[in-house]
Amino acid sequence: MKKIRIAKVRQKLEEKGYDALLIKSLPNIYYLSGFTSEDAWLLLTFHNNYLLTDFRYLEQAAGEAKGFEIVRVDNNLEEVLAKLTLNLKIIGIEEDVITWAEYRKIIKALENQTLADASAILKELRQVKEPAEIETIRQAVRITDEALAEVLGNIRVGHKEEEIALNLELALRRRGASGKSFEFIVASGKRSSLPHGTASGKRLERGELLTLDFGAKYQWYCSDLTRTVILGKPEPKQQEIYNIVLEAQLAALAAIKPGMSGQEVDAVAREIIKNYGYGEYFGHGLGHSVGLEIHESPRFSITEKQIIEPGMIMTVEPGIYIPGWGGVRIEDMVLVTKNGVEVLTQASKQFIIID
Ligand SMILES: [Mn+2]
Repeated sequence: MKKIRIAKVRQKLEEKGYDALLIKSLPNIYYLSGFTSEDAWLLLTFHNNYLLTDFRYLEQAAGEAKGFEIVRVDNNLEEVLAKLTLNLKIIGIEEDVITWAEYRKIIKALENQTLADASAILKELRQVKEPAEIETIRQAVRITDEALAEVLGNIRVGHKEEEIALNLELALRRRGASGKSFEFIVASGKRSSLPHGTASGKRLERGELLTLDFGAKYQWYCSDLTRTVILGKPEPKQQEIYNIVLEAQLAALAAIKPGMSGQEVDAVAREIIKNYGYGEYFGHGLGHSVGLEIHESPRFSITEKQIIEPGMIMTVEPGIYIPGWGGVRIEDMVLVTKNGVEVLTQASKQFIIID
């Protein structure tokens, strides 16, 4: 698999007229080499695959990164890079990943070369998932569904948001997750109007909406799931908002087809929410791609022109957030198929009442 991926990268380099690609993004390094660390660089030329890392990782790199020449770096990145790129002219780098300090080292080392941003290459390559990746993500989604069911069964009025976030993480880890795919959102009552309200010390009260948005890191892949539940009997307005978000979410799921652009998909849900008069309270995109990272491209958003293809894994997550009142979001993960989508998330979307 990695050989095929690397061959595809080289093909892109050739199309763009670049001589090499210097990679710093850890997910990209893992995707191309299998190497898992906190500190490494890949340098792909037309003839060599180099993995640059320091003493701590040498043995691990040799075991994980098959087909790569492991190059030791000891605070001499400039020297090593200069040597490896001696006869090369145009080098692609990842402008959205490297730091200013790293950039300064790179331009010093590559003073005779031209640098160009090449971050689109891996971004595009990773969009359509391979069968094995889809299988792993399926597992990540399955344990996320299970963790939700387990934790929902134990939530009571008086619990703190932070305790719920911790219980979600434990439930995921007990099922094989290595960690969280992002900082969990557990937002109750008025806080549920914060689309990204991470768990706080607030205690749950009767009558409140509670939004849970969380996911696993499982064998390096991410999952993402949101449900909004109600603590006790819903007020008419809570029920109304829930129904609108659900209607928008189901309509989007039914509409997605390969060949649509990200903005066309987004518009399906947005129109429904707008027609009910809540358009201004749905201020984020409808969804995003998920893979080794929690937010990948393409997106479902008002500006996304990219066409949706089979094999992409996306979230569909409309929401309505009313400041000072609260909010509702419902999120599933889907696999884009030839004719539409397969909804991977199995968790119920009935308005769950916790009493
Ligand atoms: Mn999401």
